[in-house]
Amino acid sequence: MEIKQCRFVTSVASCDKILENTMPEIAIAGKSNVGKSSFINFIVDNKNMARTSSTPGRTRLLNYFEINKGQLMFVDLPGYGFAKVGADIKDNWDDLIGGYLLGSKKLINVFLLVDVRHEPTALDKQMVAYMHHYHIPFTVIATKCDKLSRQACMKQRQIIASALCLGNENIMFVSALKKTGKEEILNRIEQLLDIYK
Ligand SMILES: Nc1nc2c(ncn2[C@@H]2O[C@H](COP(=O)(O)OP(=O)(O)O)[C@@H](O)[C@H]2O)c(=O)[nH]1
Ligand SMILES: [Mg+2]
Repeated sequence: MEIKQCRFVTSVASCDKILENTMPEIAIAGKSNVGKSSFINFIVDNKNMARTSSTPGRTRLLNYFEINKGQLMFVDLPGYGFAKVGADIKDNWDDLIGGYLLGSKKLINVFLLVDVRHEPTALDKQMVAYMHHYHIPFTVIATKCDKLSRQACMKQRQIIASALCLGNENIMFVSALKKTGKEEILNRIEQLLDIYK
């Protein structure tokens, strides 16, 4: 799989406005600041595609990115678990994430991003439990792998996998900064699209 083209389509602020797509969707989920927007920019090879921010919690929307003129849609989900937002805003975000996950008719997989340095949080675990409960297929991707040595990454793999009740081989590794792990992600997307066909 090769990504030749990416186009920002639209932002959506409430779940009654989620797009009725004809193409398969892969949602990018994870805590605020885990590197979701950077991941999209890295995978589509355009550093300005999804907005990235060092201020957590800036993305309060579903952002849709169309890949290869209708082959696939990436949906950048709002980050969860940012403690500094007010309770009502937080509820709204969770509604938006939940509303999207259950409301999208074209969702084929969720890419759940976790920071390679940290043990998954209660919210990460909740997210995994939620996807299990609703039979939503997902892929766990550890981000910011440039921050640790290879050996430390392998150690973290064990910690992340066991916290999320997954096998070690189910965790993928990327660094948007060093641009590593892209081939594996593209292969994964290709595999998902093949299953979907
Ligand atoms: N070192 C390093 N920093 C990263 C990487 N990916 C993202 N970041 C940084 O993490 C912060 C949050 O990234 P962003 O993509 O906005 O996260 P989002 O809130 O999940 O969309 C930014 O300061 C990024 O520069 C990475 O692979 N390596
Ligand atoms: Mg973002």
